[in-house]
Amino acid sequence: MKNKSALVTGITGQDGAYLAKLLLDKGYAVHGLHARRSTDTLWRLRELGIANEVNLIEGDLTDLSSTIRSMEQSRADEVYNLGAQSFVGTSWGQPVLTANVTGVGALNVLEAVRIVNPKARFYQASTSEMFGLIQEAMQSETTPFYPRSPYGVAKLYAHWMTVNYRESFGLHASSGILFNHESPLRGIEFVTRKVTDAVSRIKQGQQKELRLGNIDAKRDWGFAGDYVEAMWLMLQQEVADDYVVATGQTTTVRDMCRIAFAHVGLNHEDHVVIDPKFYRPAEVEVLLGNPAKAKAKLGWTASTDLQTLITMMVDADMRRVSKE
Ligand code: NAP
Ligand code: G4F
Repeated sequence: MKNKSALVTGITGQDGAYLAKLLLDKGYAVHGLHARRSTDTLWRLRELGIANEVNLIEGDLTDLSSTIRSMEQSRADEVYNLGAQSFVGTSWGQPVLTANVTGVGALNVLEAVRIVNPKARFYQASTSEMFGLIQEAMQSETTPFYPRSPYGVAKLYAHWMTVNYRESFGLHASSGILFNHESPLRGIEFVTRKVTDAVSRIKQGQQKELRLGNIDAKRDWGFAGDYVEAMWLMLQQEVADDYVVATGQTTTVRDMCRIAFAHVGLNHEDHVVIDPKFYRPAEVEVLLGNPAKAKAKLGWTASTDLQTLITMMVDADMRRVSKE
């Protein structure tokens, strides 16, 4: 039997790298839509030792001919749309770019699937940011959405287009409504990695303070390595559907800092400085997911708690900083 083929947009990102590794380990031929940049973006694939095992197809999510060509070249049975302008903070400064990449980009991939191979299964990287100003204490697949950033609004458009293509054209199109997930491969602009990098630099005498915004915000943080498994499981189901993927625990940024600093014997209160520059025009104060459906239907549960996740990230950054 022929090996399955997968196309991953956003393959150079945190989730793209972990998902590519998971798919390669399962015997898939893995293709990635790769946006041209003037700097090196393959470091995550190299860290996982798979940079030479994936086939990169040059193209951009905002360009329909790119997504059609990547579908044709990859002959994909499964398509994972992970590409996005994914940093919430940037989305106020670049709302139109965010709408084009994160919103219309998903439509370009759906169109490519519909035109080239409507039998291919499609995964959309939806997000808990769509819940924004939360309408229920614990958010599930039936909780009403109320996005609070141009990023959240763009993701909601992509989410509903996924539902619409499923209902209009019968595509096997699923959305994973994933809550925050982190790892040593997380981008440095996101708060967990910003903290674990700073903790390592402070411990090794390269930095004195860490400037942060709203440390009372609460997030439901899990490990990206666990979450890509849920993406794959969604596309193995007979019927396409939408799923919340979360740990069911929420923690303040302040307590996450406490864990990170304590791991190297430091007190966060001696180093964290609040800087209004990092406050957002509209904040998502708290997110807490209910993963009951993913557990019941996919047999998926998060296997990494926050303490384990943050200490894993600090250890990785301590090694990186000491090698610099
Ligand atoms: P990430 O690390 O920021 O990766 C984003 C990827 O998108 C990168 O590979 C990036 O390529 C690519 N990309 C950006 N603009 C593009 C364009 N115009 N054309 C083609 N590719 C483009 O994000 P992540 O954390 O892995 O998240 C993966 C997906 O899940 C994203 O859609 C994100 O919005 C969503 N999500 C993430 C979380 C989370 O907590 N991590 C939670 C819910 C949903 P370059 O490397 O070249 O920039
Ligand atoms: O780490 P963050 O930037 O992640 P955020 O905004 O929750 O978004 C991430 O998770 C979403 C899923 O819910 C994804 F869809 C999205 O793509 C991304 O991966 O910020 C987390 C919290 C926020 O409340 C923010 O205001 O941390 C607060 N925070 C406080 N100080 C900070 C900082 N965030 C950042 N990035 N930098 C700070 O200095």
